[in-house]
Amino acid sequence: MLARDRRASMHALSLTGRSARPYTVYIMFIDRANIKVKSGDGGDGAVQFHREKYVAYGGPSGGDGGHGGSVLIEATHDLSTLLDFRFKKEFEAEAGAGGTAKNRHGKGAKDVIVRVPVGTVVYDADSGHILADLSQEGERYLAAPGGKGGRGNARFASPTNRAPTTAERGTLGVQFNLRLELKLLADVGLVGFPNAGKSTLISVISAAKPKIADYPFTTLEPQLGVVKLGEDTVVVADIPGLIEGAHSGAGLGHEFLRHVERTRLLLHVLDLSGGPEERDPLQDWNIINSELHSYSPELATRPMVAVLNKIDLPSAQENLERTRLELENQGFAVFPISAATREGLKELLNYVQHRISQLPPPPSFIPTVPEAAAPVKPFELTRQDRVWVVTGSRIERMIEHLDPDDPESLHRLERTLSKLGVYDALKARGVKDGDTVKVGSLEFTYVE
Ligand SMILES: Nc1nc2c(ncn2[C@@H]2O[C@H](COP(=O)(O)OP(=O)(O)OP(=O)(O)O)[C@@H](O)[C@H]2O)c(=O)[nH]1
Ligand SMILES: [Mg+2]
Repeated sequence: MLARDRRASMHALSLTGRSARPYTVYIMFIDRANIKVKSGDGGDGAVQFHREKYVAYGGPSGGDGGHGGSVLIEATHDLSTLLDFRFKKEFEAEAGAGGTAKNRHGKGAKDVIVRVPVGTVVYDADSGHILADLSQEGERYLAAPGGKGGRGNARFASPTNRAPTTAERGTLGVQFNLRLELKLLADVGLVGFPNAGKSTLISVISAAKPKIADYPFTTLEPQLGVVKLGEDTVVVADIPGLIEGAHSGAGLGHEFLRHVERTRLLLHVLDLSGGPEERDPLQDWNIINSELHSYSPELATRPMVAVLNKIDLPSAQENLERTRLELENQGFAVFPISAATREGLKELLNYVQHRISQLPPPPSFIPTVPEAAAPVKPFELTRQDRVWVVTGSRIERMIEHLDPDDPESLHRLERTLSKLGVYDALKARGVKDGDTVKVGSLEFTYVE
């Protein structure tokens, strides 16, 4: 049975050459995961007064709240799949501690670091936007920034107000649903029909030891191999075979093409013998190219080399000239090889080495989240009958910090609204005594 869920069974993923010694690890290759991240709230600022013997008026001494913990995502070569996220999907940082007396600041909470394999692209699961492409060891993305600590009353002392009873609340943490997608990093990708000899090829040019067999879909998981070419090393990715209709789920589907999306060069491996079904290699060529196009028109334009495999077989010899001529006419570099006898490999590898050195690095995934809009008016005023709604990021931030039960905080808000021109705008638009004014989550009655 060749169902797609077989991909979740146990298979070997060999990574060779990434570290000093080649190694093979037996793991489940999981390349997609959904997680939830939540940062901690900031601690509240304290309202405290200093009390000392013989000091008539102690000063305000409430300390600031500590910052909430953030959630960061960090790329590491120590991991090679997103398997861990099958078991743990929620990552939450703690809140900052509140400020206390004697000007003591609340303790900030620790950040939570979520480790992912290098090559992981982070998406917003709700909007589908790309948020980050973590393609370097140690690269980090701040997925959920921690809330800020509120200021304690000690910070509000001024010559006109020596005993402020106001303090800020910490701002709240934030929560996001993220989708993680691992897109392996390789220079060269092998694509082609099942049985074309892709795994055989990677096994003879690198230390990778993939499973090879004369039935289709032997390869179920992508596999990387490192090819040493003089001073250079080239990372090659072997993926499962494609068949006609892969884009609509035929065979193993086409999702694993994401692992060749970052390559500079594709080696399109053809079984030149046509196999026992005596298929036409040129027809195979067109089918695979059309499947690549269905997956991504951009991937279909990636530089491609025609690798005509199995020339040790008589039927391949028969097809050689016709196929070579046609593909050369189409502008492709063509290399007849036998992965079995190693004939033609040297010429192919020399060409790959030369070509790679001329090609730009693998494309990275640019965040698609729209940049923050240009600075806008400090507030907007909208009206519905006798209800006025004031919106604006500065005002809303202030409300978030505000303790609505504290009259002094409310006075501060009033002063800010006046300074920003909110009252002038209300008057200009005809506000009347008794109208309701909504500011963020607060609501009050307007009195001249
Ligand atoms: N005669 C001959 N047989 C080959 C050659 N290369 C591969 N084979 C055979 O072709 C069959 C398929 O080889 P694989 O390397 O597993 O093919 P694949 O493209 O990786 O196939 P999937 O993993 O199923 O996509 C195996 O029986 C290989 O021994 C070759 O150059 N000559
Ligand atoms: Mg294979």
